[in-house]
Parts: sequence; C-alpha cells; structure tokens
Amino acid sequence: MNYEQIRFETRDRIARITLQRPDRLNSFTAQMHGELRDALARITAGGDVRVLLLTGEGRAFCAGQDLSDRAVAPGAAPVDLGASIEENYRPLVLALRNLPLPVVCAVNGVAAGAGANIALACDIVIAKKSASFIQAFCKIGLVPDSGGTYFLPRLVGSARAMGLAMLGDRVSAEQAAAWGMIWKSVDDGEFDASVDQLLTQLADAPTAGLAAIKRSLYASSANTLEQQLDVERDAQRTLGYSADYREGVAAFLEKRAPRFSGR
Ligand code: T3D
Repeated sequence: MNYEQIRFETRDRIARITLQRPDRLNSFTAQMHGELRDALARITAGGDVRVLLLTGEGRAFCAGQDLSDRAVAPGAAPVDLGASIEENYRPLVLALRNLPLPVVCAVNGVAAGAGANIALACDIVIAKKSASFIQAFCKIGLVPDSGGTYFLPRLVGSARAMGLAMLGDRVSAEQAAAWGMIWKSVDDGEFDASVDQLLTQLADAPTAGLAAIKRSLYASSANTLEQQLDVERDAQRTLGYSADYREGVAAFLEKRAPRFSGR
C-alpha cells in the first residue's frame, strides 16, 4: 500500500509513524485511518521491530477527526458517527494497546479531540513543552472518544477528567505531566534528542518483558489484588524461560551490559 497521509519507516528496530497532513493539523480522514491500519498490521505481522513511535508532522500532533470530511451542514443527511468509531477509532486504540511492544507517542504540538486520546492510548507519552492537549469534543456536542472517558479518569482522577471533558480547556504539556496524564514534557530544543534517547533505550530493552509489563499494567484496572497477583505469577513463569531473562542475569553476574534479543 502507498501511504499519502502518513509516513512509515522502520530502521534499527524502531518503527516510526508520522501523521502527515500538517496543513490540516494532521486531522484524521478515512484514508489516514486506512493507512494507519495497514502500517500497524505490518508491525504486528512480525519482523525485528522492538518499539513504535507515533508523532506528527509540523506544528500539531493531531487535531482529531477532520471535520471537513463530514457533511454535517444543516439540512444535510445525518452522519453515523458510531460507524466511524467502530471502523476507525476503536480498532486504532485497540491495535496500539495490544501491540506486544512499547508504543511511544511524541506529541510535537497541539493534540485535540481524538488526537489527544490517541496519544493517551500509547504506552509512553513525551511532549514538547509548547504542546498542549484539548478535549475539544464538548465544543461540538460530542463525548470524548478514542478511549477518552476510559483513560482520563484513570490518569488524572474523575474531578479533573470531568473538568477537562466538559470545559474543553487547553492543558499545557507541563500541566499534563504534573497531573500524571503523560510521562513527561521536555524543552522544545531537547525534544528530538529526548525522543531518540527514549526509542534507543526501549529498542535495546527485553521486548517480551516490556510486552508483559504492558499487558499486566493494563489488566490491573479491572482486576482484584488476587487476580493481579495471578497475572504477575503467570507472566513471571513465562518470562523465566525467556532468553532475555537468562541474558539479563548472566550480564549482571558477569558485570557487563546485557545484549537483549527481545525474546
Ligand atoms: O466524526 C467522527 O468520526 C467522530 C469522531 C470524532 C473524533 C473527534 O476528534 S471530534 C473533535 C474534532 N476536533 C476538533 O474539534 C478540533 C478542531 N480544531 C481546533 O479546535 C483548533 O484547530 C486547534 C485548537 C486544534 C488548533 O487551533 P489553532 O488556532 O492553532 O489552528 P487553526 O487555525 O484552528 O487550524 C489551522 C488549520 O487547520 C485551519 O485551516 P485554515 O483556516 O488554515 O484553512 C483549521 O480549519 C484546520 N483544522 C484544524 N483542526 C481541524 C482542521 N480542519 C479540519 N478538521 C479539524 N479537526
């Protein structure tokens, strides 16, 4: 498939997806969703990818759904937004969450509407200090989608989630980090180097272990302590047989840096 609205590159065990409609603030179209699905399926299919980066081109990360992709003028036939969620946004969130490797979102500018929540669906969110997050849905009569009503209360608590969702205020990257909504915000001048450092660290890490961490932490919000202890036992049992566990222990005992294979 030829990509026109995203850029997809894989190099040195790192896959990079860049949303590429900068003049429309990288807002989502049906075509962009199709291209994202295709790229994510290629990563899922295998190969040597150990970490995925999602970012945007230009001054925005993503302004959510492209509102000009819809004929919602008064008098026009109504649009089934449920179908759009079912076909596009729901599979995208689940694909990012289910990918058995770390997904980093590098928020290079404003992230609004579904753009904000797709960022929050990623495992580690790093943002430029000048970037911001806006739950823009309430301004057009919609509910936060793409997991917004799930992620927000879990990340920032229900009082802040409600305020963000009902007021649609712009939250700076610094504020988002202070609230625990994202991993960290970094000075604009240090952003590219910080993202590269993060990607290299994750690409060198024991990928199967990171995938188990991801599964275990995401499972925890629906589990009791007993169930979660079971999840940890089962993960540890599987990982105890892995090549990377052997390598990690051997490297520790030999006082050298580990060379993880990801398996
Ligand atoms: O529909 C479904 O399938 C259901 C799913 C919905 C999911 C959703 O995401 S709903 C929420 C959709 N998103 C929004 O409501 C956000 C709309 N955008 C904004 O509020 C602002 O653009 C921003 C706060 C993000 C940035 O503001 P600012 O002042 O930095 O930029 P701007 O001037 O507003 O935008 C620059 C251009 O991008 C402008 O076009 P122009 O005037 O230069 O020709 C603007 O119209 C365009 N643009 C920005 N966001 C969108 C967009 N065009 C289409 N759709 C957008 N979402």
